[in-house]
Amino acid sequence: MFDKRTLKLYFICGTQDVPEGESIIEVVTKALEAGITLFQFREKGETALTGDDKVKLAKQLLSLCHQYGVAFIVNDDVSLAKDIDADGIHVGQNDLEVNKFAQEFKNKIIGLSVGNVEEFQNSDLKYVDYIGVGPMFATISKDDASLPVGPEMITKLRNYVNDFPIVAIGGINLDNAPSIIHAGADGISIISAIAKSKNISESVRQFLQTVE
Ligand code: TZP
Ligand code: MG
Repeated sequence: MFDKRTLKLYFICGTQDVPEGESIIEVVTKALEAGITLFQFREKGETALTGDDKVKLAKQLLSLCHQYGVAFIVNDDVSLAKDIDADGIHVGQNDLEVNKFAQEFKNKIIGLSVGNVEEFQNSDLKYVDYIGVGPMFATISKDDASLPVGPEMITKLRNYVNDFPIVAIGGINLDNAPSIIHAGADGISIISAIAKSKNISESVRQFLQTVE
């Protein structure tokens, strides 16, 4: 059974998110050491690793996450998630439909992005463990991000889903994180405010204080 408490501080990262000269292994290690509760490997864009390089890094990060007792989720890439026996998969509205792969992800975590009420109404959540709602605010980490929907969208969707697990995403930082939790999210998912932080341990510790 999926434990929604693991959504509290959900760190998402790919090689494209790490500052030049730094290693993703180091960044993720620091975040794990400081107490992130879930991790997603999201390799995107022109510089994204592919093929064997992507598989190799995914395996390294999976084993690193497990050393810290943190589940490892793969973004989009259903076959990678299967091949390396990841703990779960996260897909967007334009990715492979959840019902098409759910049978192969029994006892795994399945996350689905939902941007607004219409997308929610068109989504079948039968096999979905949590929804990722956003972007909350403007973001530098997703080229094709739609317009920000703000924490109000969390409150709105909360009325439809009751206690179904919701994690917020997009432009979340230490200043605006409290408003997200206040709006009714179970947790926050973050790329740049952790990956690009000058002091990852301190940022993670402060985010944890906000969500606990
Ligand atoms: N989906 C919606 S916004 C976003 C994704 C993957 C990027 C979030 O990154 P950041 O740096 O925390 O705004
Ligand atoms: Mg996607």
